[in-house]
Amino acid sequence: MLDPSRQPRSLAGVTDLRELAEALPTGDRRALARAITLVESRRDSDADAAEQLLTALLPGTGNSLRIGITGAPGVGKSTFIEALGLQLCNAGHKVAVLAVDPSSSRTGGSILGDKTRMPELSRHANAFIRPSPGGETLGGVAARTREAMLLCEAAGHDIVLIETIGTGQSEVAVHSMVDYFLLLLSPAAGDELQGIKRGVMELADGVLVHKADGDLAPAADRAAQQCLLAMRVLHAGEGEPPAVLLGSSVTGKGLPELWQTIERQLTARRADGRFAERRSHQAGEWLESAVRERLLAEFLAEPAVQQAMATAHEQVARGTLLPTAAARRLLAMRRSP
Ligand SMILES: Nc1nc2c(ncn2[C@@H]2O[C@H](COP(=O)(O)OP(=O)(O)OP(=O)(O)O)[C@@H](O)[C@H]2O)c(=O)[nH]1
Ligand SMILES: [Mg+2]
Repeated sequence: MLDPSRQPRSLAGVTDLRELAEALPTGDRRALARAITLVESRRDSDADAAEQLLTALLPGTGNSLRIGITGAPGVGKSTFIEALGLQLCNAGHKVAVLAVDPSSSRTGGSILGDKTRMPELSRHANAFIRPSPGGETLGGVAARTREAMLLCEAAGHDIVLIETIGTGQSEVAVHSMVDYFLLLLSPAAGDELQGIKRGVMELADGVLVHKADGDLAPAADRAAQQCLLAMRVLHAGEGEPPAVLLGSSVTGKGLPELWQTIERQLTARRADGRFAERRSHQAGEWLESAVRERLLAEFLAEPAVQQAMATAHEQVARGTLLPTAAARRLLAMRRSP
């Protein structure tokens, strides 16, 4: 169990692990924020504490609907999360909002930006909004978002919304941690459908053609029809294609229907076992990526390896050594250091 003598440094003087593990499931938001700070920390001493904390809280996790939301920059993801989040919070749900994007890939100030684009939701008693951990590689951010998601669940959040921008890699990362992956398209998507990466369309469990309001409504209608056709082609022979709906976060139109559709689909998947199967598969993927990351980090931390790596880089750059041959030589150092 938790060892209070191994108090993590980033929490020094504030609380200890046991207090944190007790406070978090009561819905104490400060405890949740602190716990996420701990799992986001990259200090070795904190990694140990984070693992202990997560292990202690593990029985209270897994009880949320995990929804991933993606779409091109400016399609309205944050505005949509504010609108849907409020709808869900007002219906009695406890909603957590997380983001998976290394801040480097965004224009600066995403933290402030997202909070100010979710002004009401960020003040709602049932909501918890946590911006993306900054300044890291995607792999690290994704791993920490998974852990933050478990902490939110342990704190009683029954819906977790994870926002990501439409860059292939982060979409795959989010898809691998959610129960439902929602793609937002702009009304202009009808003309641009060719340009939308096929991979993203394939990952989507559902599509919302967003900003279906005012002057944009007719274009949104057309985009939805074209998207529906594209989905039918893409998922031919697989039964029901993913739902394509219209909605607006400004008027609120379509959002209740969207949530009903998501719930209906997830209920059906729970009944036929696909829900649990997807979660187990994701846990397996997480395990494998954790092994990969750790192996690589430990290997690259060896001074002898670092030296050999630098030499290999030079040779590979000069074209005197084949990269695969260099990799084989480097990896051989593992067995005979
Ligand atoms: N007409 C209309 N405009 C909207 C709607 N939702 C968002 N917008 C506008 O679209 C713009 C972008 O909204 P955001 O919510 O910041 O979009 P985002 O996808 O989160 O953007 P990034 O985080 O930068 O990728 C803002 O000017 C919003 O006011 C909508 O439903 N209808
Ligand atoms: Mg946003």
